[in-house]
Amino acid sequence: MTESDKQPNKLTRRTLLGGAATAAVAVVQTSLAKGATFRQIGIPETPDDPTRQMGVPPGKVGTRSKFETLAKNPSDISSRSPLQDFHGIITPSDLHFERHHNGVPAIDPNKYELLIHGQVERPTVFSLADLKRFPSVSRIVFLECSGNFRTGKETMSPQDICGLTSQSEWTGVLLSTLFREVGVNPGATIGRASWFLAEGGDSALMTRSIPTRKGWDDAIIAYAQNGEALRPEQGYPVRLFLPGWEGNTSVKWLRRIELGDAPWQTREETSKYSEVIKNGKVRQFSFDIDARSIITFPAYPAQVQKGWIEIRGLAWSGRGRVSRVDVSTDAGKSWQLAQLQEPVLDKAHVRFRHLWHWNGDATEIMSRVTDETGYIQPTFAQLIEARGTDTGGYHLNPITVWQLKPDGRVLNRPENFR
Ligand SMILES: Nc1nc2c(c(=O)[nH]1)N[C@H]1C(S)=C(S)[C@@H](COP(=O)(O)O)O[C@H]1N2
Ligand SMILES: [Mo]
Repeated sequence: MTESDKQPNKLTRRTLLGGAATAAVAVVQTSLAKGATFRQIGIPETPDDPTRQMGVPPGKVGTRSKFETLAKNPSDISSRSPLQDFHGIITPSDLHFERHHNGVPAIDPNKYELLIHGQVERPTVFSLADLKRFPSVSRIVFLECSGNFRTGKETMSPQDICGLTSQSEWTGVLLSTLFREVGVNPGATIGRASWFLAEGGDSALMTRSIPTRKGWDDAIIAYAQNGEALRPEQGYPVRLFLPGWEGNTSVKWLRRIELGDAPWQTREETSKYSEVIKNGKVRQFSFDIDARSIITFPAYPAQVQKGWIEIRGLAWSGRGRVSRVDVSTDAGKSWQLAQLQEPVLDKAHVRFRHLWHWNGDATEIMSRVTDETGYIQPTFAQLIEARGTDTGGYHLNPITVWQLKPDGRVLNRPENFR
């Protein structure tokens, strides 16, 4: 007995070939509507010859091919995007990285409220519908956690090394629009309304102090991602989105903004998200994400053959546009300019490519980005030198070095490029 014979809504290949196609579609649709999977209604998932069997009808939502196994790799507190499996510059929404300080809350959008108060003329509560009535903006921009760096062993993929970055098209209302609505004194960089507090509605009640100038500049109160409502993991129904700034400041499940004249010194900006620099000092607010690039192919766990290889990767900067990416295929002795795929957007992941002929000898390959401010991605050694410590921390964006072995294996170089 085959798997399909055991199923109640039996639909065999013979039925379909026997001219009962219309009836068959009806059976399939009814069964699917009742929640059956294709396997349960008896269609072999992968026939030997797909031209000899009617395909499945359209569905309410699309599916990913069962042959595509790309996935995030969750721990208790975060999950990382499989950068090595992506093409182009958009992260599929269900593969956007996640970082939660106390899990994903369930929020009823009909009860959702955003309070803006403090040093404003007109303290106001906005519903989700209120927010959607304002003029909207959409912007393709990356998000990156400032804790986005791991190394230590050879068998690490781009996802393992720096998968806490993703890119979506975000839609919402500019925070500056809401500032005008509630009457925030424009242009204050010190004193009244020069800072605001953003508070999340999760059980971590995550809060960050943000200079108000970022609100006037390009902050978005986002309610959509890649054309649909935010995913719960990304802050449904509303998050703050600060283009180019460390991910932690883009407060999810945003419920309150308070204008004030000084930072609030919250946990997330004192004991966390600050980093040691030279001479035992600690830098408290490091908002900008420094420019970074990584070769995502060839990269662990891929195995390659000698001959032509299109080296591919991602590059980005929180300070503006990527102006160039250089690639080295001889362990850093020489560098070649990589091609950048248009569009090269502001504060966005950019795809780079470099065609290379590998003769099969052991070597090391790496990429190095320069952004429009002239900032050049550092080596690991340069970062350690600048910080005066190698104890890790936040905002680590070193050049990632891949070792190519003669048998085609590609391995992380744990000590990175010195
Ligand atoms: N309310 C709230 N906002 C939050 C967090 C959180 O735990 N709670 N995590 C922050 C951190 S550390 C990061 S890196 C980003 C992650 O956003 P994502 O999960 O959509 O990728 O959200 C930030 N906003
Ligand atoms: Mo983060």
